[in-house]
Amino acid sequence: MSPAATAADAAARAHARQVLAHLVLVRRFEERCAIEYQATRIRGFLHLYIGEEAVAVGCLAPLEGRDNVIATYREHGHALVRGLSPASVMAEMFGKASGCSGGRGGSMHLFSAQHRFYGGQAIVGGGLPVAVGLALADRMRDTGAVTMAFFGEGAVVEGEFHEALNLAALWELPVVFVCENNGYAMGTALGRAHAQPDVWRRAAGYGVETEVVDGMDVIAVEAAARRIVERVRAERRPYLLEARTYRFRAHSMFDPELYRDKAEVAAWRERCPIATYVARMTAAGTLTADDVAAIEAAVAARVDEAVAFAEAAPWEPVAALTRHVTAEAP
Ligand SMILES: Cc1ncc(C[n+]2csc(CCOP(=O)(O)OP(=O)(O)O)c2C)c(N)n1
Repeated sequence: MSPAATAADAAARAHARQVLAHLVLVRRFEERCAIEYQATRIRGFLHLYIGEEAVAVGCLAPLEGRDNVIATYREHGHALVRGLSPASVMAEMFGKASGCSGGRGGSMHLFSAQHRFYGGQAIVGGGLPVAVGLALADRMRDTGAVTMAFFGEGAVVEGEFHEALNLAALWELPVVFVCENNGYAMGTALGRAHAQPDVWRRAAGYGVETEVVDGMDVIAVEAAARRIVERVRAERRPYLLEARTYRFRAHSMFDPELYRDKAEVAAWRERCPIATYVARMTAAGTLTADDVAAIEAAVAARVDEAVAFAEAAPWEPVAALTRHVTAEAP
């Protein structure tokens, strides 16, 4: 092999390890969250992203530090891939003062200005106008940054989606709208709520270009995201990517899942984004069984450390509870 081919091969292997490390981190972190939730160390709501990992991992890959990210309440994976430490995210889940949002937000409100990760939004569609505002600021300041906004297909039948797309198109704002279409908004199947079931078609009314991608295939998602981010950054206008995906778990920890067939869930589980990626990469010789084992071991250690950190972290003192709530005396 020529030196250039050898270097390209090494880069491909390193990239595959990085992608798998992200996929596995998100999966194992959330599996542990479910356990901690059952042990009542995590309270409130908990919405797991298990099954959908390829969307966040693929989409966030081309982003730079100057770019903005905003997501829904199903955002643990996005936060981790964006670079928030598992310890600061787990501490937030535990409601501890060392959490990324000071323990004030919990699972649905992960936030880090340092990482330009603007939530964690509990209100369906609530992140979309914020994304437009972030992109407007970048356009006015001419930063060259891109804003990536993740939302579920449930948001598409809300007014905010249409207002956000309209303004982003009208003002030519650099926003990548990523619809994580998992087919259900809580217990409502897409076909029961959407007159037009193809989300991507909605963007045409605003002159926004779109693409549909298999959200279970991290390679396809990353390739689409790289193309789209490059265009949005260069052309400074919005784009919508519809990623077709599936959540393997319930909507939240309170959902008995009476609205969908077990056979349907089992069929999607066969398309697990991690198992299929490992199979493809090992068949191609890009990853080895040793790589996979090493990544699993490293992730397991990081998740254990995150839980230990969260357990040991302090609670916010009661005396500080009105901070950020009422104005403080000058
Ligand atoms: C404005 C608003 N309406 C209703 C709710 C209650 N709610 C929480 S999650 C959800 C379903 C949203 O589904 P989708 O956008 O497809 O995202 P997914 O949960 O599937 O990731 C609803 C209706 C809410 N949080 N905000």
